[in-house]
Amino acid sequence: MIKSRPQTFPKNFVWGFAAAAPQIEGAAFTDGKGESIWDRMARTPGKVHNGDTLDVACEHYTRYAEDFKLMRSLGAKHYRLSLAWPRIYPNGDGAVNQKGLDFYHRLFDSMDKHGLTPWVTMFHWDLPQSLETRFGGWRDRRTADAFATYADTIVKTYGDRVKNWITLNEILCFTRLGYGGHDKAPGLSCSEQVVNQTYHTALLCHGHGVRAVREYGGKGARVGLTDNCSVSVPLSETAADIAAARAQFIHDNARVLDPIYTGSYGAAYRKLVGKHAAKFEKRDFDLIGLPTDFLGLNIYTGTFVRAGKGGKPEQLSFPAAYPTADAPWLKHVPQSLYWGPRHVAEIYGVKAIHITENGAGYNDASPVKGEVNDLHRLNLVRGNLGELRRTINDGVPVKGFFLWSFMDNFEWQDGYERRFGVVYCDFKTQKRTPKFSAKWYQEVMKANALV
Ligand code: GBH
Repeated sequence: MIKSRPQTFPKNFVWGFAAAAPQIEGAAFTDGKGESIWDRMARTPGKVHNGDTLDVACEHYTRYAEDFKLMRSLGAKHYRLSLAWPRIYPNGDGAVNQKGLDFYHRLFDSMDKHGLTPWVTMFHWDLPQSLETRFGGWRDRRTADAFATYADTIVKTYGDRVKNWITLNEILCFTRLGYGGHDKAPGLSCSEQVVNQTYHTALLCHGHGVRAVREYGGKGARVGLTDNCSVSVPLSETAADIAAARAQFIHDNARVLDPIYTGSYGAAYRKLVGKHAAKFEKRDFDLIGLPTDFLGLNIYTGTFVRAGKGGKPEQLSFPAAYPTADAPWLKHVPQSLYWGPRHVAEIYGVKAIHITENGAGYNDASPVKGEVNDLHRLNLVRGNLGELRRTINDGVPVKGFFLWSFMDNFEWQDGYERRFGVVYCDFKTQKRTPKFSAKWYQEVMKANALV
């Protein structure tokens, strides 16, 4: 008889689900919530698939208690959520909306009741439209002043019950992809210099988030950034390809990780941006470089790199037949869960890493006899977790994993068609149905092992 050895994760490994306010809450204009740049974008013809809006989403605003009950019944103890800035400051700055603050009090009460520990993202892309209209949003540092006040308010308000804070989610996605001619809100095409300026404003906000947690977070509060670094994977795990992948990683991530961990715009940044560098004040880096407690990484995919001529990193393109999710950018690269964490540990000396998102986007079919067979998602995440376990076993300090996402939700420019949930959401009836992947993930969390 052959007995399989349990493929366990470390003791106290943090398992959970991740989601974000604008993608699930709905109630986009309820109880005084202000308009966000995504509310505006969704109303701009041709910008979001099928003309879908965030107005209703998963109705989590009223259904949170049943959602937490299901989450807990699946065995999760941790939940990464975001707060909607325009719910709390409808104009981004100025008057605070008490009803918005009250909503998250109810939400945290309910999480507490269901034994769920919150991991709170301060900002997950829903910039108050008013800041965009008045100041040019991320192009202007007055947005960072507004964020500083918002961060102070939420940390003061919830600091006694929230101990895990994430400042920003994926700087790339609301800077370059919003202002550099891509498909995220506010959907603008600005110059490369302006794009770099939007990154700089974001870095300032990250710094203010860290500062707010240090000032008002109370005992045991921890804070970090969630970044979606580009992950370079060595084609072969040979010394030459590994060195090439590492050089590529340093280059690709010089706009965000380098300044945060070195406290300046250094050689890698200057090489990457050339004459289009952001304008900044020297004291900005007192904030940007503030030490953090962990780094959140959202890793879904990676790119293969080999050592070219003279060891020069050479990025390989994906052939048409390469396995890919329905989300066309989501190439199946399980090794990205090995190399992403290892690169940040080796290059920047990061001591605690959480995978704050990983999952799979497919256009799943609706339930059949109460079941949703998503073996495609299950198998992709399982492969990823195998590589995550390998990196931990090699000594990389990964402390947690949050699956994106608990339930299907508003997938930004792809609307409701693209599903990332392990729980199926019927957007007409709001019925939730756990998919095969949810039941499998339940067993993983229970066993603290790959099953
Ligand atoms: C995350 O974004 C988000 O945090 C989450 O809200 C979202 O629902 C989830 O993942 C699933 O998408 O550079 O234009 O060629 C990850 C989204 C996808 C953004 C890949 C950057 C690269 C496309 N990322 N995308 S591009």
